[in-house]
Order: sequence, then C-alpha cells, then structure tokens
Amino acid sequence: ISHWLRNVILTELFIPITLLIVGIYHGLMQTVYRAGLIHQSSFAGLDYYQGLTLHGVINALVLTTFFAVAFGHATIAYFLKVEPRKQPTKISMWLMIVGTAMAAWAMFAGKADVLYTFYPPLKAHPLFYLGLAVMIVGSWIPLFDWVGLLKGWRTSHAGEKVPLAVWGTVINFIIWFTCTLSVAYEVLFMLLPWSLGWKATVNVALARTLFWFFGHALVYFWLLPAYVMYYSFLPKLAGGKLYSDLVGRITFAIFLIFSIPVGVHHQFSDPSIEPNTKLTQSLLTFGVALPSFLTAFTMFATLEYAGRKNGGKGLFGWIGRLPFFDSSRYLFSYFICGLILFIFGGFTGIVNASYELNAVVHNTAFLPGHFHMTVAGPVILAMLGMSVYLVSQLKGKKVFAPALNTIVPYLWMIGVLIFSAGLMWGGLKGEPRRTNLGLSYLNPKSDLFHPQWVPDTLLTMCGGFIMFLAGVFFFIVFFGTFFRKQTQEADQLEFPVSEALHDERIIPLFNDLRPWVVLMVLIILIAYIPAILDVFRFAGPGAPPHVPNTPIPGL
Ligand code: HAS
Ligand code: HEM
Repeated sequence: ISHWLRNVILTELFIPITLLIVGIYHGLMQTVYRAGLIHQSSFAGLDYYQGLTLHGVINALVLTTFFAVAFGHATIAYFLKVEPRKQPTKISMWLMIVGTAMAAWAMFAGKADVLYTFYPPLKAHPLFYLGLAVMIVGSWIPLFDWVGLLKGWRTSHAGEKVPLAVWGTVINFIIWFTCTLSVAYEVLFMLLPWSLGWKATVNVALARTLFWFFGHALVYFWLLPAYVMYYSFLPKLAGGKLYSDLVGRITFAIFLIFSIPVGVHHQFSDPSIEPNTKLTQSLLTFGVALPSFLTAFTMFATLEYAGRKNGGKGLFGWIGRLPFFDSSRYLFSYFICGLILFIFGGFTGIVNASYELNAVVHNTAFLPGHFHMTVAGPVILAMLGMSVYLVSQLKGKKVFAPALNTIVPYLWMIGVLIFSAGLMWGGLKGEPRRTNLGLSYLNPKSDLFHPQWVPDTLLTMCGGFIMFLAGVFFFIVFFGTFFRKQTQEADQLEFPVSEALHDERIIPLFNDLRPWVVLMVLIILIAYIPAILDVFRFAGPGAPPHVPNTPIPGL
C-alpha cells in the first residue's frame, strides 16, 4: 500500500497504544484502591475519579476509535484494492489527534473528572467536550470515502459479492455515524454551552438518553472489527474454512438494525422513562444478542471443521488440534482467548438485559465484571493482536519476542477471568461500581467497613495484576517490533483471508446495504420517539449545580 497510507495507519495505532500505558496503569490502581490497600482519594498526584476517567476514555473511547479507523483503512485498501483519498484521510487523522490532545489535557489537568459517560451534573472543562466532538468528527470522514470506493467497486465488479470484511466494516461505520449524531448534539448543544456558562442548566434525563442512544451502539462499534477478523481470518489461521459466508452477512446486517434502539437498557432505573419503553428496548436487546449467538455457533462449527482437518478425532479430539501456541499464527491465540472470554461476557450481558434481573446488578461491581469480558476481552485482544500484525507487515519487521507474544493473550484471559469473577461475586453482594472503596467500605477504620467484601476485592486485585503483567508483556512486544531493525520489505499488507465452506450464491438482500439502512431508521424511530417524549414530559428541574468535592449534587 502507499507509503502515506501506511504512515496514517501506523500513527493511528502508535498514539493510542502509547496512551494505553496510562489507561492500564489506572486499571491496576483502581483494583488496589478497591481492595483497601490505599485509603486515600488520590495516589501519585492523580485522583481516583481522574484515573477512572482517564481509564475509561483512553481505553474505551480513544484506543477503540483510532483502531477502528486504522483497521478500516487497511481492510478497505486490501479487499477493494483501492485506497482512500489522501487529503480527507489525513484531515481525519489530524482531527482525531487534536481532539484527543484537547480531551487529554483537560483530564490530566484534573478539569474533567466526569468519567467516560460524562453525565451531567458532573461538569468538565469545555475543551474536554470539544475535544471529544472533534475526535468523533474526525472518525466520520473515512466512511464517506469508503462508501464511494465501495460504489465504484460494485460497478466494476457487477455480479460479485461484496467482500465480507468490507460488508462488516462499512456497516460498523454506518452504525457509528448514526449513533454519534446524538452524542454530538448532546455535547455541542447541551454540555458545551452549559460548561461555558452560556446556559444555566441542562435537561439531565435528555442528556443521559442521548448518551445511551450512542452508548450501547458504541459497544458494537468496538466489537465489529473483532467480528470482521473472526469471520475473515480466524478460519484460515485455524487451518480450515469459514462454516458459512451467509451467516456472516446476516450477522452484520442484524447488528445494523438492532445496535442502536436498545440504549434504554442502560436506563432501566431511570425514573424519567416509562416502563413500556423500557420493556420494548429490553426485548430489542435480545434481538441484538442474536447475531452473537449465530457467531458462537458458526465459530464452533468453523473450529471443529479446522480441528478435524488438522487430524482431530472423536467428540472433542479436534480441540487439541487447533494451533493454540503456534507463534507464526499468533493471531489465532489472540482471537481464541477473546472468544472464550466472550462466552462469559455474553451471558452476563443477557443477565443485565433481563429487565427485572437488572435491578440486582445495576451500578454494582457486576457491571465492570461483564464489560471486561467483552470490551477488555474479545475487543481489546483482537485490537492488540492486529496492531502487532499491522506494524510488523507495514514496517517490514519481524515480531519482537514471538514466544512472549503468543502467551500474552492467555495471560490476559486468565487475568480477566479472575478479575471479573471477583467483581461479579462482589457485585452480587451489593458492592458498588465507580466507588473508591478504600476510603470507606474497605477501610477497617471506617464505620462503613464491609469485611464481607475483602475476599472478592482481593481476588479482583490479583486478576488485575495478572492483566497488568500481560499488558506490560504486550508493550514489550509492540514497541520492540515497532522500533527494531527492518528485515523485510516494508509497506506490505497481506491478510490470512479464509475461504467459506458453504459459499452460498449471491442473495441481493445481503449484497446491498440500502434496505437495511431504511429498516434501521424505522426501528430507531419506533424505539426512540417514546423515550424522547418521556424525557421531555418528566424532565425534572434540570441539573443541580456541580460541586466537585461533594458526592451529593447541589450541596
Ligand atoms: Fe453490555 C452494560 C447488555 C454485549 C459493553 N456493556 C455494558 C457496559 C459496557 C458494555 C461497557 O442490557 C457498561 C456501560 C456503563 O458504563 O454503564 N451487553 C448486553 C448484551 C450484550 C452485551 C445483551 N456489552 C456487550 C459487548 C460490549 C459490552 C459486546 C463491549 C464490546 N450491557 C448490557 C446491559 C447493560 C450493559 C443491559 C446495562 C447494565 C446496567 O444496568 O447498567 C450482547 O450483545 C451479548 C451477546 C453475546 C453472546 C455471546 C456469544 C459468544 C461467542 C463466543 C463463542 C466462543 C467460541 C470459543 C466459539 C450471546 C460469540 C470456542 C472455544 C474453543 C476452545 C473451541
Ligand atoms: C473500569 C480495572 C483494562 C475499560 C474499571 C474498573 C476496574 C478496572 C477495577 C472499575 C472501577 C470502578 O468502577 O470503580 C482494569 C484493569 C485493567 C483494565 C486492572 C487491565 C490491567 C481495561 C481495558 C478496557 C477497560 C483494556 C477497554 C478497552 C473499562 C471501562 C471502565 C472500566 C470502560 C468503566 C469506567 C467507568 O465506570 O467510568 N477497570 N481495567 N479496562 N474499565 Fe478497566
């Protein structure tokens, strides 16, 4: 690929992975505070909530967005054999970098301790909001280029199926563009003027609803690049073929229609939305779990086919024939560990989505237990593995410490399983999330001391330490590869593309995105018009004043 495009991709990987060092450090520190080893509100000059904001924003917003754009460029360029336009691609990259720098300044300066959900009445410095908006606008630009390229490709390849990876990538960015419209509105027209002092207050319930219109689709924006890799590369890496190409297309199409109209499942406890709306979106949430069930069955079938082709016999013998520890196929290790974690991440998601059960787990430590087995599971592992892969190919360098690279995902997976088990155990005993437990509940000197939370917070900390160690090993591999001597030809891009075992004939509905986009808009309107009407009807008095040093708004 062109040298300039390779530089864009490498920059979009290098910056967020460097920031991830800060993100992961804060992850470890949170487990240490929560286990009651630190009884202070800050450590090394950084406050708990400042650290938690840096952790959520860097890991979950910045890294994921940069990666999705970088990997999107690589996927489009590779599969369509055409490249995006230079100028818009560079503008997009610079907007993302400048936006991130603005938000990072506000967070490091302690002027944006608002967590990655930035709910009012928590208030941040205007540059935090502006920075996030600029980063998001930067990430929109590639979609328009890619859609143009896809149109051109379809004309010159009439009668051919759109490559599955391109189908998934474009769908992902349509979801992203649509869902970010609401958060762009929230940030630019509500929070920014409020933070600048131009508006006295904001409609808190509306702000939260606009956030979650974006917020749950966001998690699928994180997940879909991993799914593109599972469907397109995993079968070949395993030594077999994708069980069914059509199932892959159906999977991505269902994500397109159901990813957005489910955001209210984050607001089951929100008094400003009526139960009917909540129930509708609870049911739609089961719809969005469907493509992951399809993926689970397809991946099992795919892996079984590969294992048997590799010589595996018997009911389970094929499992042992998969290339778990083959350092030349390290991507397989990153993918399989992510899939194993997602079995637990998915099931806990179903628990959360079940309207009544949600009351048991909402705002408890069960939640970070759930989402570290999703976003810090399949998502981050696919992103980390692919980042090493892209750097090694585009810079023409061999992977540094290949054996270490192959064990990183296993160590991470073990860490996450222990960490999340601790959090879920605690959560089911009522332990809250987003709380510096070391100050009160896990401080024996406090009247609020909860000794029953000691074992689970210690377990969480052990898991967190293993994850941190895996993170350190990953940085050694990534930066070691990035900065070592070049030994192969650079600017190369080759993916391990899989064939399909059942390569069904072209079905026009699964080769054209337009009907799906129309359906998406319709379902969103049906699900969200009542929710928006509710939040205006039950708006409440607006945000109370934000006083950073007290946990109770308005005091
Ligand atoms: Fe979630 C809250 C429901 C998926 C992330 N979720 C969160 C939050 C985050 C998050 C970050 O309904 C917290 C937000 C906050 O800060 O408040 N989630 C779901 C449901 C799913 C789901 C139903 N979540 C995700 C994914 C995420 C993510 C994916 C990130 C990438 N989630 C909720 C709900 C809440 C929530 C409620 C709000 C709770 C509250 O009260 O606040 C589904 O999409 C899950 C479907 C998944 C499956 C699993 C399929 C399994 C597969 C693996 C197969 C394995 C193989 C391996 C083949 C059905 C595909 C074989 C191995 C061999 C060795 C052979
Ligand atoms: C929150 C630990 C890596 C995403 C948390 C919390 C802990 C934690 C303990 C909960 C804090 C609280 O609720 O008070 C860790 C450790 C990690 C790690 C030890 C690895 C060493 C990651 C990664 C991601 C991630 C890789 C995403 C890619 C999040 C998010 C939150 C969170 C989105 C929620 C923040 C909030 O509530 O505002 N993490 N984490 N974490 N983590 Fe991690």
